[in-house]
Amino acid sequence: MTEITAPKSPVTTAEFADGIREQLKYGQGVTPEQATPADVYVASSLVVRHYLQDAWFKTQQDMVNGKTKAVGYLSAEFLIGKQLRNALLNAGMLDQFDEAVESLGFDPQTVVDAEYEPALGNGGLGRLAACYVDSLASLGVPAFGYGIQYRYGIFRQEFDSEGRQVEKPEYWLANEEPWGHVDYNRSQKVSFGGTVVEENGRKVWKPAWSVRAVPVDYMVPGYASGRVDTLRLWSARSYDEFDLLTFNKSEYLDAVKPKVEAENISKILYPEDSTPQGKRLRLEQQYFFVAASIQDVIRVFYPGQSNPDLTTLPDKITFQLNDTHPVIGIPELMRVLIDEYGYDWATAWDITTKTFNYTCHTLLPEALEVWPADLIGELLPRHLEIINEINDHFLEELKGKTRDKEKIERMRIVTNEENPKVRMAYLATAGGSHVNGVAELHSQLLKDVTLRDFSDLYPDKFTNVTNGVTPRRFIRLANPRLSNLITEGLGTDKWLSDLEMLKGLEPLAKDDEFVKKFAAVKQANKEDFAAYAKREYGFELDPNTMFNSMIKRLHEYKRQSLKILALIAKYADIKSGKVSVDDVLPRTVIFGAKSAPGYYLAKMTIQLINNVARVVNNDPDIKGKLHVYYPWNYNVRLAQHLIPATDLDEQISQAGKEASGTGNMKFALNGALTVGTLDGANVEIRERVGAENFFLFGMTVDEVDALYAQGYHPAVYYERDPRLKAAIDMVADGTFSNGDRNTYAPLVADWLTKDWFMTLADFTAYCDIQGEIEALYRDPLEWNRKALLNVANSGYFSSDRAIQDYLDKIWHTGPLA
Ligand code: 26V
Repeated sequence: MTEITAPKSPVTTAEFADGIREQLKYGQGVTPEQATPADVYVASSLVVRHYLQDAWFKTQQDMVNGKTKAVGYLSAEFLIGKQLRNALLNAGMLDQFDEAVESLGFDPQTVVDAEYEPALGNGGLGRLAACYVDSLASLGVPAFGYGIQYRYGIFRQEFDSEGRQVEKPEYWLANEEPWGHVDYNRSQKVSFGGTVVEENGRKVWKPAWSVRAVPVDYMVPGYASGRVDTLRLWSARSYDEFDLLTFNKSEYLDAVKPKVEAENISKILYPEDSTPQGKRLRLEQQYFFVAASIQDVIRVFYPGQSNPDLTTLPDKITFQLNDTHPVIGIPELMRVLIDEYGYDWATAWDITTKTFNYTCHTLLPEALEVWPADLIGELLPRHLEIINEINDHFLEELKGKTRDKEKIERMRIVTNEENPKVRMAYLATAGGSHVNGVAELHSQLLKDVTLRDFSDLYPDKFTNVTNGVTPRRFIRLANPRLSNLITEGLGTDKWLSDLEMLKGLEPLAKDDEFVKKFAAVKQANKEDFAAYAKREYGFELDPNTMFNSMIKRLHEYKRQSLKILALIAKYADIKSGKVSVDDVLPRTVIFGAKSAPGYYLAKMTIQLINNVARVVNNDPDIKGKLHVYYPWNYNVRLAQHLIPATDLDEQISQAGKEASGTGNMKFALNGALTVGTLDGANVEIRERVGAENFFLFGMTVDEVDALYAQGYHPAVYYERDPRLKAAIDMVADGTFSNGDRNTYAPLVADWLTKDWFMTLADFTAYCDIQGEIEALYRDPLEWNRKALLNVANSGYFSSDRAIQDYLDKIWHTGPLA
């Protein structure tokens, strides 16, 4: 890994304060006396941008001058979280900001809080993209994140009086947004629809309508690297009347209708993250940002050239496809090369396959995107032709590799049926150099199951890159107390750019005094979180209880049901007198999760959790031993507050379903112990932190498969474990629905008759391990020793390491000198 020195501030406190004053005066048009914290936030952000500008220019220049191949990370989501503190940290200006703002009479925290979080992602996949651009810049690798600046981010979640999820529009751009620079002068035209005609033996696409893709640039400052990369998010605008007049008459008429619709393209982030609906607008979004990005790359790397040598493209940039969402980029690059620059098929294919790589982020077959060919044909007629041709060439190639006709049929990119479909994961695998999964187990399952035929015939394409998270945001910013303790323990703060150094804390786990300091950090964080939860949500958390968190999207496979059923079972035991309340370990269970708006069972689970919280928290028999809280609208900000305060985190998906998980890494790095299954990156976390420092339970992938094969009957488990029976009966009998037995009937019926993710089968093991967890928690020194060992051994899960793996295994490029 590259040597990185601690960031040096490019600015003094006095300069920072002057910058803010100047910006307030000429930008916001207010005096420091008139300014609100929001004004100071905007002004400070612009000052930071100002000081980053030179490093940004230099990074761009060095990149274009070809010092090293750049990375283009194509992603429909970038869940970047708040920007100001992160930029200050990475640019080395934290102290200058605090002091400058104070000197102007403002509280730095209030100023930072005035920032509205851009919520441009659903969950893990979008947050990972944000961690990756941070690491690319921190390693000094020239890179673009390319995506969409949605006007509405993931919906704002509220709960109604019955505890049901209500979705509210998240109009995050309602206020001034100093980070995104709207660059009207570098817009691109993206076209749709129409027909393909032949002119002089060449295919010519005559689109029906176009939109203007306007780049909005976010600086991505590296931590202490002196480099600033670019996150370029495209915003869709209509061509105005003037532009329309420059079209010829028939184009004008065609173009008018979509003028109204153009801006819809980047209006809203789709909130489903597992069941693609094949929606036209979503395909428009995908093509929109990918087409704009490809044109942009040609503009940036071949400036002013009308006849560029695009055979050099793979030496200039490598594109990473973040899941199937940007895969339409493969036929788009083919089209650009063939139709616009006159390359022949073979040359174009060679350039394209060398330029693209694909990361798969799921194991659920229904989450792999498949588009009706008809729909592609309607929106992108030329692309459909190209996809069909890719399919034909590919089938020919396969014939040279295998005699197995069925296998060849199974591998079709375009299915052979009455209404053919295009399998985007197959297109990505055929059209790129590398395919990777996001944890060891996941990559293995991709080879063995999801993309088995491909891995048989193209074994060298497949590789693994285990996910990682940025220690800057998720340790240093989220957990300053722990950061200081780590620095004290290691005697340096270099660990922030070389996270494997955390290993140096291992010997300190034997030092009781150090472990006690570590415990004190956790306790202080819990007190902070309790205050935060009081302020933001009106909750009364008791920081002297175990804080047990489960934060992630609400999905059946993630099994929030398992958690809530186990909790209900405990409640039932206390109510029935089987367990004396005096023997119960005080525990506060905290859920954070959004459900896709149309996901019926997930939404019902949310309602159940809220009502369990209502009943349990208010039952005097419980004597405050069990508390359940469900802060609404889980987002990056809440994660940053809750993770450092958590004692025990839940990673309890059915084995073989969670591709990786990244919350698990954030928790381990912040000194929580994990209760989890052998799934995703849990496997690797457990290997590294040691089996004795991880609470493992539940079936393995093989056991799950065997049980499916043998025929799974959930009711058997209901009859077998009286704790489970009591819990389900309690949901069914109306305890959590004011006596109404219908409210949760569909959920109960699903558990007893279907239970696809085998919650019931894992229930007993899950409850049994709680005994072990509680026994350990009663011994704070031992608990914290293990928690510290989790921190010490999780350095591998830095996104810097993950990016280094991508550089070595897939991108074959590196930092600028
Ligand atoms: C899928 C779809 C399907 C179409 C509609 C919109 C949409 C939006 C997002 C997604 C992505 C689903 C895949 C995903 O988020 N995977 C998660 O990726 C994380 C980062 O690799 C990983 O840690 C999680 O285990 C995995 O579930």
